[in-house]
Amino acid sequence: MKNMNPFSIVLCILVVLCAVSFLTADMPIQWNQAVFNGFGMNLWDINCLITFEGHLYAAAVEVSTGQCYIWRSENGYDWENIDIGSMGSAAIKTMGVFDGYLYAGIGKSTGAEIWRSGDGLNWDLIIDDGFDTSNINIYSMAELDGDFYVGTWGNGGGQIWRSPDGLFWQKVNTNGFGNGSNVAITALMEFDGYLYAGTNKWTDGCEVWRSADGTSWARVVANGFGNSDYNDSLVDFEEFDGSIFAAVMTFINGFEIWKSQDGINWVETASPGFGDPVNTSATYTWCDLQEHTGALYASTSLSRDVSDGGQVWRSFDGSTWDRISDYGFGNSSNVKLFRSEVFDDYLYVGTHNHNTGCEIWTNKPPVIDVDVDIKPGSTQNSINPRSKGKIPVAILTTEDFQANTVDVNEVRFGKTGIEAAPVHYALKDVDGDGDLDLILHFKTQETGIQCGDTQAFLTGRTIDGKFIEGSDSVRTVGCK
Ligand SMILES: [Ca+2]
Ligand SMILES: [Ca+2]
Ligand SMILES: [Ca+2]
Ligand SMILES: [Ca+2]
Repeated sequence: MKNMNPFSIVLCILVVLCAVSFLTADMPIQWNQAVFNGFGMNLWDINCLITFEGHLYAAAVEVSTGQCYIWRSENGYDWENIDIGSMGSAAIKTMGVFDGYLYAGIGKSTGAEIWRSGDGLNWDLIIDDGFDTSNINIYSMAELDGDFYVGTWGNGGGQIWRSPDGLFWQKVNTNGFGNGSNVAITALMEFDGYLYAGTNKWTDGCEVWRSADGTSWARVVANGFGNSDYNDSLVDFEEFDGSIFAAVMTFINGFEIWKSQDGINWVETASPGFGDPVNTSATYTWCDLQEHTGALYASTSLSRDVSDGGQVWRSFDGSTWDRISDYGFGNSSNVKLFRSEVFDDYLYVGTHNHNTGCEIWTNKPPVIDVDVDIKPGSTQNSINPRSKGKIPVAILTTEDFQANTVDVNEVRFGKTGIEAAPVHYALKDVDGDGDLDLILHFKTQETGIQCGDTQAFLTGRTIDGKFIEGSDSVRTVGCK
């Protein structure tokens, strides 16, 4: 520093600060489409998006039949349709996770239903008559102190029910907190020792109630945060940076986002609709909030009387917001960005699209399925799990994939695909079709492959950051 004058030191610091802010606050998000065209069905909305036991689940309704479907994915890109039987006869409105089970709340005019599953595949009907038949939908689910709570849409006012085990249930509020206009408990979340309940109230604006024990409730917000004419419904809570955030669906002028550190004193955190004319010109709007890697994300939903689509916005401090997606991810029919969820460290956003079907977008780089050949030249792929040797594994170059784009430092191979790193690799035409494939060698003892395994998996990244996945059959020998 001996030749630097104070001015150049300041300049230096400024350059560093700019570089840091460029790398964090201004870093653009690369959005990738993970689900296309309503999963190939006539599905318009992603109603629910939730993480459970290593899968991302999405629930959506078929437009013409009203039949509901659940799809799930292990990697965000490859999706399987789960056979949910008669649970699919009506729309799944909300899903929640409690004590090892995935729960689904289903709207029915004869009384809402609650189903649950321990594995995501097999579902049991837990509640079949809405607790009482006045409850025609389940809108919200949350946990407080080891108990599970659900909020209903009830004729005569929304109800909150509590269960220690998902089987025994008890009502813990008066209908609509004593006012039948609080027709639904539209959001529930634990924050700082209290369970917060947000309502849909048609007459004079949404309310927020809270309880430390789930039994005695106190109102902390009345009259739609002061906008009693237009703030009908509290649609989402989220915790971020030591505060509870509440998203409010509004009629005219754009959704509102309010926050509170103590649950009692609330401040509005942004201009309604983020001041964006696309949002403020819609008849009604709301947004879904989601915390993700130190930032708060808001995915906006608009009525269909607008010329453009919903957007994702991001805030690092809870008050300054930047739009970080194109309108409707570049498609004006993605008018509602209905649900957002974090799965495996990436953010996913599900859309409503009334032209080509719902979509899911993510900041996770795309996943490419690659052709893997264990022991090139052998179709048996015999592996002795006790061998002290190495297993050769090839990633083949195909019409769609160049094996020389693989980042060999990121490749793993074994029982599940995360075990062994290669100890040697080379580019070589292993299948004799004239193009160069990537051959990698892995120590058998590091692969985790055990007697009786019939498949082994490879994962990795390309040099430009995309994910690769592939598998091949194996036959274990020397096991007797
Ligand atoms: Ca949310
Ligand atoms: Ca082979
Ligand atoms: Ca080839
Ligand atoms: Ca080749």
